[in-house]
Amino acid sequence: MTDEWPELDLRAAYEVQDETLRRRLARGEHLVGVKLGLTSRAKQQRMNIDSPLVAWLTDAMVLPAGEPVPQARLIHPRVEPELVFVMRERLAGPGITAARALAAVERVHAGAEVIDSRYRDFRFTLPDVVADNASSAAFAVGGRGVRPEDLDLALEAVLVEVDGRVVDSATGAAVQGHPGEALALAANDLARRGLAIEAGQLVLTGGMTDAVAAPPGARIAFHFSNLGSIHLSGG
Ligand code: OOG
Ligand code: MG
Repeated sequence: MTDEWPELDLRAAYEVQDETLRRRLARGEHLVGVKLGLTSRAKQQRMNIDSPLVAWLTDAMVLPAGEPVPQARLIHPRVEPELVFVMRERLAGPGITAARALAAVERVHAGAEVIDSRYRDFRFTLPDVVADNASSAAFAVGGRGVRPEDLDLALEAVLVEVDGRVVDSATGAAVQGHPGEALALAANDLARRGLAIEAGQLVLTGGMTDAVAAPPGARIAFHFSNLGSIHLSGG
């Protein structure tokens, strides 16, 4: 978009993002939460953008356990491991700290996000990707949730396995030093638009590692140290 409209700044890009959410809601989708993107160095370096962003998640993006990556409605999907919070309380910035943010969490789960960019080769500027709702396509949430105080989230590890080979790994500390920092960041960022994270919503805290391609036939697994494994088939 910024090739055609160089004046598209971040504020306008979030207006585009909010308008696409309004259209999704108007056709019957329901808002289920918020995601952060570009919260880890691995993601920032790959995308060549050094600033985190937020975007919307709806029920149409939920990928039930065991369902393959929905290739038919996607362009060039990639998948990435994430830590997911389920909120017990509303969290409204500004001034939210990681400790405050974590106190509002009900459970933390293993997660997998399927990203799919409208831009060729996932090449975009920050306003471009914000306007594209941060490449959100689908996401899966693992079944075994734990209370955040029962886990050291900075140390929670993940192994990324593609076709039986471990290709990457990270811990929760990759995400803004601690996923609780990412959650606080989301609340504070939304507050600048007069918005908040609501009780019951999900928050995807951002890819811990670089994403991996998910072509038809691929078998991908994210093995977390305490939160269980998520298996994804490329279909
Ligand atoms: C942008 C979306 C980033 C994450 O977890 O960092 C994202 C992209 O990489 O296409 O979802
Ligand atoms: Mg993501």
